[in-house]
Amino acid sequence: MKLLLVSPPFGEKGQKSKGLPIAPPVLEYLAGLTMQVRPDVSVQLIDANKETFDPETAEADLIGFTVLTPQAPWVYRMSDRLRAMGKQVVLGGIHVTALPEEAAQHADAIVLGESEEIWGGLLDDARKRQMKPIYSGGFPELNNLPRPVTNLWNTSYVYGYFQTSRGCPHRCTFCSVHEFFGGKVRVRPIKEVVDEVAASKRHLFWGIDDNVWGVNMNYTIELYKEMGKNLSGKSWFGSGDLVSVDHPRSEELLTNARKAGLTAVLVGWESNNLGSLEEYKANNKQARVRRDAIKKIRDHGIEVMLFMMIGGRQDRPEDYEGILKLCDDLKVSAHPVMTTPFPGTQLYQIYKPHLVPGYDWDMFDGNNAVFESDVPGMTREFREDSIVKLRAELFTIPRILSRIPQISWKGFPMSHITSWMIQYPQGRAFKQFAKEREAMKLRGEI
Ligand code: B12
Repeated sequence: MKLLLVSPPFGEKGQKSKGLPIAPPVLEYLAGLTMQVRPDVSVQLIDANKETFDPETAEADLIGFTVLTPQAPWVYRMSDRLRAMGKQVVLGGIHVTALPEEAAQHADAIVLGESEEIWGGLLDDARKRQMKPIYSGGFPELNNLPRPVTNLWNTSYVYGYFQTSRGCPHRCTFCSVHEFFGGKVRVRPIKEVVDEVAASKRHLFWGIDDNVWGVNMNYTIELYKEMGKNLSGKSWFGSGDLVSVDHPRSEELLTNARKAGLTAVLVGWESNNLGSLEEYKANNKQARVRRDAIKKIRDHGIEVMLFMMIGGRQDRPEDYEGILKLCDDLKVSAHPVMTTPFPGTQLYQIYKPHLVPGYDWDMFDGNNAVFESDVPGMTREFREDSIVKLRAELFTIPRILSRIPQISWKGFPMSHITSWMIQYPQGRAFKQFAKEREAMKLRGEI
C-alpha cells in the first residue's frame, strides 16, 4: 500500500513563503511510525511550502494531511478534490481535534489527538478501503517512540527536530497544548532521546518541546547531563519559560543545558500589558524577575529571544512601541505575533463575540486581526500595519549586532552563530513581507 503525507503551505493571503529551513517534524515522525507499525507500507512525503502539491497527479492509496488552523481551508480544498477523484483522505492534527465535525466533512477519516495507538489499525482499514470516520488517539505513554525518518524528502533542510515530552500543566488561555496533549507532562526515556539524536546524521536541531526546562527539574537536568556526555558536535534551540530559571537549581540546569548543546531559547514574555497578561493567564512573573532570568540565561552562553503577543483586546496603541523599547533596553530580539484566538482554547471562548464575521481560518495565522477591539485607536488596520512595522524595525542590522555580544563567551561560537541565524533571515523575511504588504495596499488588494 502507498501512503502519501502532506505538510500544507503556511499562507495564501499574500504571505509568500519559500518554506522554512526546518523539516516538518510531524511528517518525519508519521513516516517513522508507519515503518514501525506497518513496515510494508511505502511512504512518500511532500512539504507543500517548498514543492507543489497537485491533487490530480497524487498517486497513493491513502493521502494524509496534518492540519494547523490557518492551513485548514487549503487542506479542505485539496481533500475535496482528491475525494472527488475517488482517493482516500485522512486528516489529523490540532485543528482537526479542535473542530472534528468541520474536518469530518472533508475527509474519509479523521484522527483525534495522538495517533500512536490507532495508526496501525487505520492503515489496515485503509488497505481494505473500510476506514471508520473517526479514530480517537488518547494520551499514550512515550516509550519506544519511532525515530524521525529524514531521507524521504525531495527538498533539503538545515534543522531536524527531537521531542522529549508532551503535555503541559499550565493553562495559558491562548495555548492549545493543555487541551490537546493533557495537563500531565509525559516524558520519553532519556536514553531513547539521546540515542536518537546521536544516531541522526543532522547536526542542528529544534527541540520541539513546549518547555525545554520541562516541568520536571530532575528529569531535565538528568537529560542534559546525558546529552552533554553522549552528543558531540550537535546543537539545538527550543522554547521555554522564564519562571523555571528562577529556581534553586537553575545554575545546574543552565550549565548542563549549554553542555547539552542548547544555543538559544525562545521564551514566552507574552506581553508588557498587565491587562493582557491577566487575560492570557500566562505562567509569568513580574518584569524584574523576567529581566533577571534573561540575563542569567545569556550569562550561561545561551541566546534568548522573546515570544510576544500583541493586538489583543486589552492592548493599547503604545504597546507596539513598548515592545521595541523593551528589546532595546534588554538588547534582546522578539518574535511578535498578532494575538489569535485558536479554536479549542479558552481565549477563543472569550473572544468569540468579537470575531470578525465571515473570516475563514486562513486569516488565523498570527498576521491578521481577526477580532474587533474596543480600545481607541486599535482598529484592525492599525493593528495589522503596526505589527508589520514593528517586525521590520526589530531586526535592523545594528539592532541584531548589538544583541549578539550580550551572550557570554561560554556559548562561543555556536550560540552567537545561532543568534545571527535566527535573527537575520527573520529580519529579511519581515522586511520583504512589509514591502509586499505595502504594494498590495497600493494596488487596493487589502
Ligand atoms: C513544530 C511546530 C511548528 C512548526 C512546524 C509546523 C508543521 N506544519 O510541521 C512551524 C514553525 C512552521 C509552526 C508554525 C505555526 N504554529 Co506551530 N507548533 C509547532 C509545535 C512546537 C510542535 C508540533 C509538532 O511538530 N509536533 C511533533 C509531532 C510529531 O506531533 P504532533 O504534531 O502533535 O502530531 C501528533 C498528532 O497530532 C497526530 N497528527 C498530527 N498530524 C497528523 C496527520 C495525520 C494524517 C495523522 C494520522 C495524525 C496526525 O499524530 C502525531 C503523533 O501522535 C507545536 C506545539 C505542540 N506541542 O504541538 C506548535 C503548534 C502546533 N503551533 C501552533 C501555532 C499557533 C502555529 C502558528 C499559527 C503560529 C503563528 N504564526 O501564530 C504557525 C502556523 C503557520 C501557518 N501559517 O500555517 C499551535 C497550534 C494552534 C492551532 N490551532 O493550529 C501549537 C499547538 C502551539 C501552541 N502552543 O498552541 N509550528
